[in-house]
Amino acid sequence: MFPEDFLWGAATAAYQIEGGARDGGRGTSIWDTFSHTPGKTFNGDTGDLACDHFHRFREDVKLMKSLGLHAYRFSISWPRIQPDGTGTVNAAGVDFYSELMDSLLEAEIVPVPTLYHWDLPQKLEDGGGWPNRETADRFADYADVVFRAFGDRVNQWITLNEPWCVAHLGYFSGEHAPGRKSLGDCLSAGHTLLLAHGKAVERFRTLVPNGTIGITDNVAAVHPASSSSEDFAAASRWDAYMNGWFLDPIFLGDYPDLLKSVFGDILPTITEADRKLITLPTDFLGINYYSRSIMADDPSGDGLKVRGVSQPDAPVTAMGWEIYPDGLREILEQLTARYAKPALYITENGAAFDEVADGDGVVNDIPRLEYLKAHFISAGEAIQNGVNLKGYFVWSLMDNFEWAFGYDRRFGIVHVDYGTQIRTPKASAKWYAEVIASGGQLKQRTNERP
Ligand code: IFM
Repeated sequence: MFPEDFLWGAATAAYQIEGGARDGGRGTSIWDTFSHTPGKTFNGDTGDLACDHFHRFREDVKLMKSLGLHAYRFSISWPRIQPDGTGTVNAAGVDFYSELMDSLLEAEIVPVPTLYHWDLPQKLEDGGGWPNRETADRFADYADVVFRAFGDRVNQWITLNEPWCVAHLGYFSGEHAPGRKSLGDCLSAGHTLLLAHGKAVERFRTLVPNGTIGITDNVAAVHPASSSSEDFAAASRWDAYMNGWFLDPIFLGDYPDLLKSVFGDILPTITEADRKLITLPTDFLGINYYSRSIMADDPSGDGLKVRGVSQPDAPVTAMGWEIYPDGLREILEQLTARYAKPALYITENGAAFDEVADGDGVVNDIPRLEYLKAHFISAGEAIQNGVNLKGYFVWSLMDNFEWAFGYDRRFGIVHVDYGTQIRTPKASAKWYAEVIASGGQLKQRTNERP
């Protein structure tokens, strides 16, 4: 079902696992500020310690090796490299990632770094944050530093993780850092993120001429809540916002018409100069898929005038997200058709469940194993239907700081005891290791504890 050279991996992000928030000269990010603001995260949880990966990365690389991972997707913390987001480079931060990458290479695990997974240096937010176009230039300079430092060893790069979440959750709904609530800021942030991506790709081509680079976008299969034409139109508007807002400009050179008509002048215009940067060719597209969206028309609502609807009795994860594996094949096929068959990676897919470890930290997480298996099958079907899918990164390698949900939601295939920092592979990790070792064979599940 999967090609021989298929890349099987797992993913994490800097603020979610590193900890060491004040170690090694790291600066303050918007997530430090946000999580330390009362009421912003579950239980007041912060990423100060998280999984202490900053100090335990060698042990974590051994863990990855023991699972047989081919590749590891992680993110680089901008404020570890440039504490204020500009100028001075923090040598200790560069050393940390250098040692991490060397350990991975030594273990024959392909490092796949993401330049930005949500931890904007606070100083840049103080200067206007992502809605300020100049942040794209700061990002290009940061990317330049990183490519010069690591481009000799690392070939596969991702510019941004989930720009939709950065803009929508960070600047419109305010659920994520920096917690602003303005549609104008949100749409401007989106525009700057597109420019930042393009500028990073531009630097990359000069500095890492033999490398590959792409962006990671969160996407969903979007379905109408009923067969009414109003709900169909609502689903199209949401699809344009959810799936087209970033990918249409990158692959087709402009925002979707539906977004232009809904947002009017508040949506920035992509000028010819912007377009040249934003559409610079990339080598692959990373997608993060978790669930589908069922949308109904909502004439009394604002903006997009849509409302999400849940399917009664549908199975859901601890996030309340419907488990809908078919949507993965569907969206892979949709992107393949719309953007002329790009090379694709699933850069995140996984699930949080309410689960309890026994006294030895063992978690028999059959629901996660089943979730992954069903999604692997769906991805395999997409390949059979002609999708150019090249790899799959499970979210997440280990339990970690789930943003506004703090440590309450566990996505890991490896259990982390936050008191002792002991890592224990769950049943899903052991099963995943077998899948990788067998070249992608999906064995029947077992209810027995492995
Ligand atoms: O934990 C996040 C990750 O940082 C980005 N994608 C979704 C995951 C689960 O919510």
